[in-house]
Amino acid sequence: MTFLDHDDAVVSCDVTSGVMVVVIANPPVNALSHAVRLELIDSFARVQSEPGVHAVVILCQGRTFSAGADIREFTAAPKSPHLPQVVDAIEACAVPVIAAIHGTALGGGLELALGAHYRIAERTAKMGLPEVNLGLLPGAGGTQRLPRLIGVEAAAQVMTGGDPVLAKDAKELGLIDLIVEPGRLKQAAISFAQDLIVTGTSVRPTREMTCEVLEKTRWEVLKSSVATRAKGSTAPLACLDALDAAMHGSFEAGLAQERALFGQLKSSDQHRALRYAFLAEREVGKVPMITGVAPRGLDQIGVIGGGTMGVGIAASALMAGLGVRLIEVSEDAAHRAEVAVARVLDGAVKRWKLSPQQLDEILEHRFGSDVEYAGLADADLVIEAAFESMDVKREIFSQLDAICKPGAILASNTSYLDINEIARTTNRPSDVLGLHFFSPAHVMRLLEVVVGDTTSADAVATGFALAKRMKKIAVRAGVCDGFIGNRILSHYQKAINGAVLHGASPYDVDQALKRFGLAMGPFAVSDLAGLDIGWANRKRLAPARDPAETYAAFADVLCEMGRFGRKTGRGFYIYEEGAKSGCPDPEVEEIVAQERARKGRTARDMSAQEIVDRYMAAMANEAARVIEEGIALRPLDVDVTLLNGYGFPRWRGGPMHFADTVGLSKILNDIKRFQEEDAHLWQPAQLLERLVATGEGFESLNSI
Ligand code: 3H9
Repeated sequence: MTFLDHDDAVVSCDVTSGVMVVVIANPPVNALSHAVRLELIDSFARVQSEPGVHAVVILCQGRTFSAGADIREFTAAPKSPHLPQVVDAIEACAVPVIAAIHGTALGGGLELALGAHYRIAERTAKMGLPEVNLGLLPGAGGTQRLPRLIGVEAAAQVMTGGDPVLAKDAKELGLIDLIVEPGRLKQAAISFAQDLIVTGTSVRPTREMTCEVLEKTRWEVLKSSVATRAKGSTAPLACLDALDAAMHGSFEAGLAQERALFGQLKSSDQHRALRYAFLAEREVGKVPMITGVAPRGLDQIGVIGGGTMGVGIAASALMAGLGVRLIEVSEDAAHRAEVAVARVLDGAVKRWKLSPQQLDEILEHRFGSDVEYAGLADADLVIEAAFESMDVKREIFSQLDAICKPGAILASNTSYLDINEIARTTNRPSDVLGLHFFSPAHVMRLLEVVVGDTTSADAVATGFALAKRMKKIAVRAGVCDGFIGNRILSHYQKAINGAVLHGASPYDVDQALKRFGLAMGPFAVSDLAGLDIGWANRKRLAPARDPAETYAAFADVLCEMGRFGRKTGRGFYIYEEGAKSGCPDPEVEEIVAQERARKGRTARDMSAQEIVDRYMAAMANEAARVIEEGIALRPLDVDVTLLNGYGFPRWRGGPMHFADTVGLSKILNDIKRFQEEDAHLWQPAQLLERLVATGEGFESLNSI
């Protein structure tokens, strides 16, 4: 017997041998939209009226179980039935309900499964409560049901970390009852249901289970570790408040507390920012130039250079299933690079990202190094990750052009240099583009796909396809010095150097910006990257520097002293052997004081707020120019870049979203205020002035 009331039904029911199979079909990820909620309520109402139904199985159609509440509905007023009502209706069902999970069961999707009385999952399935990543907590009973099933500490880890757990771990935790082989889920769920019917096993509502009460000291330890990891984000701490309610009150009281906390979080700036970041990361791949354009085939890639970048790129490509040939200048260097790649892959095995068998297969069949370019003749794509010098790039690209097969894409991992000039050194300028990875390339998710004047659409589409395969986020960037990210970085670096010349110490700057939410302060980041890198870049740009610019030379002085940062034990900070972070150094403050004296500046007090205002105003202003010039397609492309490549706090949404939140007129007023001290640095971007005049935000430019 099949129930399917209308053609566009998103839930269907089918009864065979006493088991009703309820199937949710709402592609692409079975989000629990209003229509799904309505039809689920309807389906469970039917169970009561169907005397022949003795058990229910919930399945989802397509590539995954449900990804939870429909994020796109969050901006509208919530419509009844709400998800908690649906979950309650499932749990209240008079006959046993089994949730059958494949793919991922996330957020409200997992909460739906927690409302079922039994859960089975495919071996490859994952499940989690990632609401914290959206600035929320699980709001459909998850905060109350999960600790009853798996204990408070495990529930806290799942809810506050946001990472999904694998089926095998879920089984050990007591979250699921049975693991089945992929492809057998429906059949296994029906047999499971029939066993329950035959054995007369009854319903098992999670709400009736007792919640463990954690002993005070363990609770305090848990709270302090969550607070440390939260780094300014409020949702993880709200999860603990809900767990506290689960431990110390009735199920209903806990649900009421969960609802109250969910409501507060849902109206917070942090939720708006995180939701925006989630959607922006999906929107950024929608690039008009490549809409409907098929990427070229990718199987074999070449990597030129076995330094940190080349090694990371090679490892990342190998983990994505590609064959890689790495080219170095000598046998020795090639061997060192091979060892370094193997070390990265070994780390992936230790972190369960790769199996030992896969590692063997990679090293035996898919990876090799060479000192000759001839080995790249059949590469589909070559990524040059050699020294940052136009002469070096020219030499490499003309060799590649001569050796690589027609149709092979030639990419440069340059961080700053002109892709158009590189393309001109070849006879295939339409096959040349920039693929700017971030270090370490096997960890960082950002990839700037730099499109030159002559780059063809299918070469660009291939760059995006490569990023997807490597599980990276690609952002389309135009050609200019530093593309999107490094161009904006150079500008805000000048602004914070200016703050130092005015009286803040580098340590004040780092502290203020860490408190704002950055993972690391910018001076500590420079130390980590190596001060010599910025120094080389400043020397490259020196001939074109405007004499009117106030040039802060203290970083150059440090480099002249051989203080290149972490790698030499000294930079802006001093690094003791084995220490995780550096200590401030009075000698640096002295160097800064001398620089101020040379410029005739008297140090003044600068508040942490002013440091943040300068940093944000510089960032938003330069980003406005980057958008105006078409280097970034939209403000969201800038946000995704800064969030994924530069440690900008995710819960602030990105610099453009943050600028909209504080108001563009405040940003413009700040720029005008700082202009009084440095008219060269602080020139308002035309786009910013225009948006302020029309009362619009950067958001208005996000739809193209
Ligand atoms: C929640 O559940 C709250 C409850 O506790 C309480 C409520 C009262 N809704 O990522 P992809 C779209 S909060 C709507 O590219 P993948 C996505 O935008 C929710 N749409 O694929 C994209 O659309 P488009 C908690 C969603 O295979 C398309 O699906 N759940 C949702 O790389 C494909 O997505 C989460 O936080 C959604 N929930 O990854 C899970 N999810 O093609 C969030 C996705 O138009 N989702 N879309 O750009 C994910 O983590 C990943 O999307 C997933 C698939 C792993 C599912």
